[in-house]
Amino acid sequence: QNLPQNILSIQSWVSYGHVGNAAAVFPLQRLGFEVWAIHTVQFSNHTGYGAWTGSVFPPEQVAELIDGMEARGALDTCHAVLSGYMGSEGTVAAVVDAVRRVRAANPVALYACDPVMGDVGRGVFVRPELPDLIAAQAVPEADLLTPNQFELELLTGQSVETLEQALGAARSLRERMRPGGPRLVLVTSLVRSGAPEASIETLVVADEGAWLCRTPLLPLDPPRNGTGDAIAALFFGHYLKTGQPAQALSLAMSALYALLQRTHLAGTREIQLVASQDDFVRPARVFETQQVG
Ligand code: PXL
Repeated sequence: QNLPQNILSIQSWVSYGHVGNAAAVFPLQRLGFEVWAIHTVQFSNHTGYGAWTGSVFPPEQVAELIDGMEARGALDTCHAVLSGYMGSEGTVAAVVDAVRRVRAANPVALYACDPVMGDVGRGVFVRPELPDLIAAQAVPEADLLTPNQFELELLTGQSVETLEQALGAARSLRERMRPGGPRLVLVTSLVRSGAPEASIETLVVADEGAWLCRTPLLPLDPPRNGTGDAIAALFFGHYLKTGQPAQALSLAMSALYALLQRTHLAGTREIQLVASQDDFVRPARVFETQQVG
């Protein structure tokens, strides 16, 4: 039987545009996964616009929706959990509880956590209590973490300016992740000394080794909200399909480059997620990886 794998994705929802689940669900479906989405908020649009309507759902709703899925016997066939931006303390606890319940039903399920906390230049943009909570509660359950360079520094307390420092910090983070899992760390938006001009790099550190993928830097003005959410979904999806961190990195970053280039050419504020769908599966231009550890 060739049934698709099922991924539980707990993130924000926006009606207009693409962040959170609205940036992650479709790429995962296009890669062939069934996605069980739990929305932590429902907003008209992403917060990058400065104004929005809609509401934040109470964190207890996550457990309630898990209860309903459990009653259908669904959790036994949940292969993976993906979480993104967590707006409140309650959401972290609710996500971690959901991961534990999924694992109780299916011990081989993998958990990918995008530890959204902040960014270079902007600093911490989540509630100040969130970084410590994510570090204490979500990291020890995670099989895959996708920090950007700033979040890697925040999670490890180490400064990251060179490739060696990025590798060292990622390796120390791996030791705090779920024992027995693949313990993958994907470092996004890496800008380090010695890298070629006008490029941006993504680094994956795994048991098997470490690989870097370099893509041309595209203009980041206006900021492309949802890019990080799409990277986490694309990398996790390709990793679940191939089991190969280096191949997943190449496919995910090639897909992401196509997405950002199309968005740049279209001149839209929102990422061109639907128009880029074929690139998610077979990117037009493939960026190879280089082994660095
Ligand atoms: O991309 C992360 C994200 C998640 N959820 C909401 C957002 C954003 C980014 O703008 O606005 C509601």
